[in-house]
Amino acid sequence: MKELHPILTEVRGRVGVITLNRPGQLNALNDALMDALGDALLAFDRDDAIGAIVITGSPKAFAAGADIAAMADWSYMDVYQGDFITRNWETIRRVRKPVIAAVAGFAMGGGCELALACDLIIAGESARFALPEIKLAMLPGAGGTQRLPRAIGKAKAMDMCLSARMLGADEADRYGLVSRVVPDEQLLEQTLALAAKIASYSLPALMAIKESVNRSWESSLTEGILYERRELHARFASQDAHEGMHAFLSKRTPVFEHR
Ligand code: CO8
Repeated sequence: MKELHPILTEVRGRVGVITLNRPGQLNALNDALMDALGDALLAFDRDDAIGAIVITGSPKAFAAGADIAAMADWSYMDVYQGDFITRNWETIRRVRKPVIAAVAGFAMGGGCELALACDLIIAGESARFALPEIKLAMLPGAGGTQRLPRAIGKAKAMDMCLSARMLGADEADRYGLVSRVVPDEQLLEQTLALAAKIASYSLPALMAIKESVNRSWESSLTEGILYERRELHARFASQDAHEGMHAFLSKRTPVFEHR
């Protein structure tokens, strides 16, 4: 059977949309998909016409995890020499524009970790999140053991990692794993509206906010506050910030130079 292209890309206004496209495998993440995803993310990140990026899947699955069929017979040397995980997953961290995951259906294992690597998660009511690697005698190895506790706290994260417990959309919302839950049929529309709104703001300011919030995961409060202050001071070197403040005072819509 002919392999489908593992991702689809399109541009909607100032939003770059990436759709995972391995429906027969519930968008299981293999190297071809992750390479294509990395290339698409970096291409949108470089494109001045794009202000925000959306990653989505199908109504049944955002992604059901790493491709178990591909991995089942790999040896330690295969993954070590092939730079499994690092090669593909570090790319996501290089993206400086806001990235939103629009999740319907299963987000499991690496699929849940991919959503966690995005800046925001919008969930359809059917979204299901789990890190079931323990059932395979594996572990969530694409950031799951690190990002999940930071996102929802150790107690809930341990439960999910050790017992493979699956969270529904409402529970994920309550625990702070997702930003919003919307009806499935409005998932893409509402995510695109949010992405378009974000993309209408000044891009350097968005990038500074993303970097500052991410810094809060990785540094002490004092270091994070200092970093944030530097970013704030840098805003005063930006024409967009002056435009934003003067537009407010003149009661008009700002026209940002860098969008
Ligand atoms: N890998 C490969 N194929 C898969 C995967 C997967 N992760 N998930 C589903 N499929 C395939 C099934 O084999 C099946 O194929 P076929 O029709 O040829 O038999 C097809 O997709 C449909 O799946 P199901 O028939 O199982 O559909 P159900 O609706 O009955 O069940 C589930 C859906 C519950 C999602 C079920 O498919 C399931 O449990 N999938 C596996 C989930 C899982 O264990 N994920 C973790 C994988 S390990 C991992 O992610 C490691 C992360 C660290 C590295 C990340 C790097 C990318």
